[in-house]
Amino acid sequence: MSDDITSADMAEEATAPFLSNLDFFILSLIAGMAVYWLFFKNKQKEQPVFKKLTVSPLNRSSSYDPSFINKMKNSGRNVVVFYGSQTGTGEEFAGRLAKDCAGYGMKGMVADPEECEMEDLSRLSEIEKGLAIFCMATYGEGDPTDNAQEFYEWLQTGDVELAGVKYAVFGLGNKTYEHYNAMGKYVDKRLEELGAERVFELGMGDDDGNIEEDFVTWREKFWPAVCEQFGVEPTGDQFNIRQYNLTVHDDLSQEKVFKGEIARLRSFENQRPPYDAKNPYLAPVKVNRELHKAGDRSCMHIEFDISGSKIRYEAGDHVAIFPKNDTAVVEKIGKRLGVDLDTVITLTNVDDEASKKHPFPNPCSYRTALLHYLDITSTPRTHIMRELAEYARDKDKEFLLKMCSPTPEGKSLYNEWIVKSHRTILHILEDLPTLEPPIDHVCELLPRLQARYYSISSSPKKDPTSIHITAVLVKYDTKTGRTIKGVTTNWLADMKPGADSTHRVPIYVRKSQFRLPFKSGLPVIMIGPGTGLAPFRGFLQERHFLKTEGKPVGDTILYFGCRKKAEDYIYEDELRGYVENETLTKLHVAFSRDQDSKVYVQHLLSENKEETWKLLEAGAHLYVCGDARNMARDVHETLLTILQECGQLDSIRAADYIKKLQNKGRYSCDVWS
Ligand SMILES: Cc1cc2nc3c(=O)[nH]c(=O)nc-3n(C[C@H](O)[C@H](O)[C@H](O)COP(=O)(O)OP(=O)(O)OC[C@H]3O[C@@H](n4cnc5c(N)ncnc54)[C@H](O)[C@@H]3O)c2cc1C
Ligand SMILES: NC(=O)c1ccc[n+]([C@@H]2O[C@H](COP(=O)([O-])OP(=O)(O)OC[C@H]3O[C@@H](n4cnc5c(N)ncnc54)[C@H](OP(=O)(O)O)[C@@H]3O)[C@@H](O)[C@H]2O)c1
Ligand SMILES: Cc1cc2nc3c(=O)[nH]c(=O)nc-3n(C[C@H](O)[C@H](O)[C@H](O)COP(=O)(O)O)c2cc1C
Ligand SMILES: *[C@@H]1O[C@H](CO)[C@@H](O)[C@H](O)[C@H]1NC(C)=O
Ligand SMILES: *[C@@H]1O[C@H](CO)[C@@H](O)[C@H](O)[C@H]1NC(C)=O
Ligand SMILES: *[C@@H]1O[C@H](CO)[C@@H](O)[C@H](O)[C@H]1NC(C)=O
Ligand SMILES: *[C@@H]1O[C@H](CO)[C@@H](O)[C@H](O)[C@H]1NC(C)=O
Ligand SMILES: CC(=O)N[C@H]1CO[C@H](CO)[C@@H](O)[C@@H]1O
Repeated sequence: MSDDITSADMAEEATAPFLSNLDFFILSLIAGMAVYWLFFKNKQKEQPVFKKLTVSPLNRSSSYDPSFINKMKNSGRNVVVFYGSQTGTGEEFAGRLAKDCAGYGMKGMVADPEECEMEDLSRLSEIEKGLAIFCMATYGEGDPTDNAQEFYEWLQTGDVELAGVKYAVFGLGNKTYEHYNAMGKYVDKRLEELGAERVFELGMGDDDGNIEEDFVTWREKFWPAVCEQFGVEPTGDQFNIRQYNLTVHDDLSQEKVFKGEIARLRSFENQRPPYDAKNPYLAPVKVNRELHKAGDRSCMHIEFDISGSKIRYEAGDHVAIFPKNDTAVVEKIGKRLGVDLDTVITLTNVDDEASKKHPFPNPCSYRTALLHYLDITSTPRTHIMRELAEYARDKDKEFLLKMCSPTPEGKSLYNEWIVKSHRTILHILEDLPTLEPPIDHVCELLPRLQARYYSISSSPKKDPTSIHITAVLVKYDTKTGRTIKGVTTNWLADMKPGADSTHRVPIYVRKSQFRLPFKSGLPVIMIGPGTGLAPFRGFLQERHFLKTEGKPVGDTILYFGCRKKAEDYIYEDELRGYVENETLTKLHVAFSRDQDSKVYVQHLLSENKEETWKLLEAGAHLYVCGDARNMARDVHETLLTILQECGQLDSIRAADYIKKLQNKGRYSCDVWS
């Protein structure tokens, strides 16, 4: 059974004790966990899903020249590797390809399309053995990353002539998304249409499988193809070319040392709007409370104070949070590598022409680098393992080399020992005693620590001075008997309300397309189990506000799901309150583990199929939020079935109906995993 409440019921039952009349679905279950995210199905074309971030211009050196061709000519390079990357994987692959060049007597450089005059691509043929490689990730509904947005627009409109330009594309994507690798495919196809010459077939990486393996496999075949077409040969020397050189500072004034700032030195002491990805706001925590009533999981309701920050947001937006790593883990790494973590260093790119002078804000101490800038808790990719192998001896070295070899044995060893066992850099150091890498090389190799996104669970209409989030604590045990603590959620868990500056969180708001209908009189159907409820709490606050303003507000229907009524029914009182004051027309709650068989939101949706169909025909907007891997897909399937059953549509027409809803912005998803 389920909690199925309508405001009409509430009126009838006004005198009866509320709970007695409720039915519960009862069931049992085990949850898989994975994490993922979102594609906004309804995309209004004028605003790309990934709003271009207002990133302050880099402090460009006097030699700055947006013509990458001039740069290549001046520094004797023939290969340029562009990346379209949001979270760094594409950028990392680009760096590795550029590094590879040295092994074939070529000279490569990495370039950010956002910082280049891409029109210059047509001049690549002026360079002897000139080659352009593109590592392009896909986001949203087959959209480019922020930094590839302009390039993408240019490709679409450009009537450029690219004859004689040689290129290859590696796409980065995730099969769980509908528009799998759309950017990679588009760039590959479009460059050919513009007359460029493909030197090797499109590669596609699937983050849902093993993107590292996809990349390595592609690269292994890519280079021989380059050798053949460019008449070059492997030179054999390539290993361990350091990209950055180390400077140790003995007596640098503390004023000049970064302490966790994302871009501008002392930006945390000296905060200045506007706040964005390069300049986050240090938000005080106003509230941090537990939402689960019982059980061994934890879900936090956190409120950030943004009064005085000039930050604006809308219900449905995301807030990005820059986390800090676990101090205990950092200390352990320092101890294991035998270094003084207070040492202040600078890592400088040995390539003067590189757009990235430092791998992270420098100068800073090793401690700051490990706490704020480097991802020390994910599983290192094989190229890191390959470079680390040089610092191991005997059996450990053999083991590492084997793991990085492109053989089936190597791949499966990597998969077992690293991926499936979730071994982080610290675990690898602990388990391989002869491994003694210099810490500065480790710092060079590790990827950057990324901001995490959270669906904002409040509306500025209710309170413009605070941003709420609803976050589940990530904590799990691995095969090696270790406990993994999610970086951001465990850091947030310790945040106490108050003015203390150690309890402030660097945040910025990222606009989304997840919006209530402009006409408030239209009905809305919201489907959000678990933390998927987050943005709908904001929507409810918004609809409630509009109602009190006397605006017409259409039917508002919510499908929520959780494991057990007595444990993880988050915001229960608020939701009941909204039913009582008729902000919520209907509330359907699926308790998956309160009975023997699973009851999920889509089952309740199915039970109410006639109503759902009627509302859709009446112009309802439909929203899905939460787990991308299973839930969003299952809900999608259920919708198709409902359309077929109630709308008498065949499967093709039903799919078409959904496409139309998406195109009109009436079916939006905010999903992750
Ligand atoms: C657009 C968007 C909106 C989001 N909104 C929300 C929201 O409203 N609320 C919310 O709670 N989260 C939300 N997330 C997820 C959130 O961004 C973080 O990913 C999540 O909180 C974990 O961050 P962390 O730093 O604590 O964990 P991390 O240190 O990043 O660790 C998470 C890693 O652990 C792995 N993992 C997790 N559980 C297990 C397990 N049981 N076994 C093995 N591996 C596991 C995951 O694969 C993942 O790689 C959203 C994500 C996106 C992209
Ligand atoms: N990797 C995965 O497969 C996976 C799945 C869910 C959530 N997650 C992640 O785990 C974290 C915690 O999530 P959460 O607290 O929001 O969710 P949660 O509490 O784990 O789940 C909320 C409800 O959704 C149910 N559910 C599970 N599979 C479903 C499906 N296919 N369709 C509809 N409902 C389904 C759950 O039931 P039961 O648990 O009883 O089945 C539970 O009742 C989040 O980061 C989330 O993204 C990962
Ligand atoms: C929010 C989000 C949306 C995504 N959308 C798509 C998509 O539509 N199609 C796809 O193939 N991959 C999609 N992906 C997967 C990414 O392209 C993939 O993880 C890639 O490796 C990211 O590369 P980057 O780290 O260089 O940004 C998405 C990932 C996220 C987090
Ligand atoms: C930019 O660089 C110049 C010279 O290196 C320096 O004097 C100036 O302070 C820098 N500006 C910013 C905003 O960092
Ligand atoms: C790709 O999808 C899988 C499964 O949904 C998920 O575990 C993985 O984290 C995703 N990768 C990224 C970078 O989002
Ligand atoms: C580091 O590299 C830069 C750029 O090549 C160079 O100018 C500098 O002298 C190098 N520093 C050291 C200590 O080698
Ligand atoms: C309606 O219910 C919500 C949620 O419980 C509550 O915040 C709000 O104050 C209520 N409004 C009125 C007018 O009772
Ligand atoms: C994510 C995490 O575990 N963060 C830790 C950071 O360091 C402080 C101080 O040691 C710990 O209390 C946190 O748990």
